Amino acid sequence: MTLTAITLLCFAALLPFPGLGRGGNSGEQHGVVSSQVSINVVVSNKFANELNTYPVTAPKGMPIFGILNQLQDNNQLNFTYSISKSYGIFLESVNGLAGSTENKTYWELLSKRNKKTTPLNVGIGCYQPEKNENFIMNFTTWA
Ligand code: B12
Ligand SMILES: *[C@@H]1O[C@H](CO)[C@@H](O)[C@H](O)[C@H]1NC(C)=O
Ligand SMILES: *[C@@H]1O[C@H](CO)[C@@H](O)[C@H](O)[C@H]1NC(C)=O
Ligand SMILES: *[C@@H]1O[C@H](CO)[C@@H](O)[C@H](O)[C@H]1NC(C)=O
Repeated sequence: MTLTAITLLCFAALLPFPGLGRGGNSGEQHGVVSSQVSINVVVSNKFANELNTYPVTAPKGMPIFGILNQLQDNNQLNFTYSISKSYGIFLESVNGLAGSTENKTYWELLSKRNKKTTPLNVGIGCYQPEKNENFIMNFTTWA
């Protein structure tokens, strides 16, 4: 249920006509046992000298938002978010630390694969990690 809503939210952000996202579930395989992917969720905060890695497995195709909720439900980490009507889910805080306009700080989202680190070009509601990837939440500053 939740995931369906999230999927729609992601499509709503990506499609000019939100209605097209409904019921499509494009790219998903049904009727087969979906495979699991192993990934590492990494929380990085240079300012506080924090670097925590959380290994997780999740069904292939699950957005990072679902994976973060799994970790939160298991009391491993916590996070908060807000909803942007335009772009979906914005990650506000991780483990009690929030970004802020006042301090020009935010949680930057990055992906590390084969030693190559790249910033994500979508938010946590849309991003689907691949197996063996490091999904990084990096507390940083802008401007
Ligand atoms: C400024 C900006 C930011 C600032 C916003 C804070 C601030 N006060 O300035 C900061 C640096 C925090 C930011 C972060 C990110 N951003 Co940004 N950002 C923008 C930018 C350049 C302008 C937004 C704006 O001020 N609009 C004007 C105001 C009046 O409209 P608004 O709707 O109220 O704006 C708010 C939202 O846009 C929100 N916001 C900003 N970025 C993002 C990203 C996501 C996923 C969400 C849900 C909300 C969100 O913050 C704005 C201020 O409150 C836009 C591109 C653009 N030209 O629109 C990209 C843009 C929205 N960001 C984008 C992305 C990808 C990100 C990040 C995921 C990048 C990353 N790898 O970490 C992160 C978000 C991570 C997280 N914690 O969830 C993409 C979203 C694409 C998509 N389809 O989802 C855009 C479109 C740029 C692009 N073309 O790639 N961003
Ligand atoms: C989230 O985690 C931080 C750091 O581990 C902790 O201080 C805070 O109390 C937690 N918040 C919630 C709501 O569990
Ligand atoms: C800004 O940073 C200071 C110092 O780290 C912190 O005490 C304060 O709570 C931050 N402001 C916001 C709005 O988060
Ligand atoms: C994470 O943020 C720190 C502090 O701003 C920055 O020095 C570092 O380059 C960032 N890491 C990545 C992988 O971008």
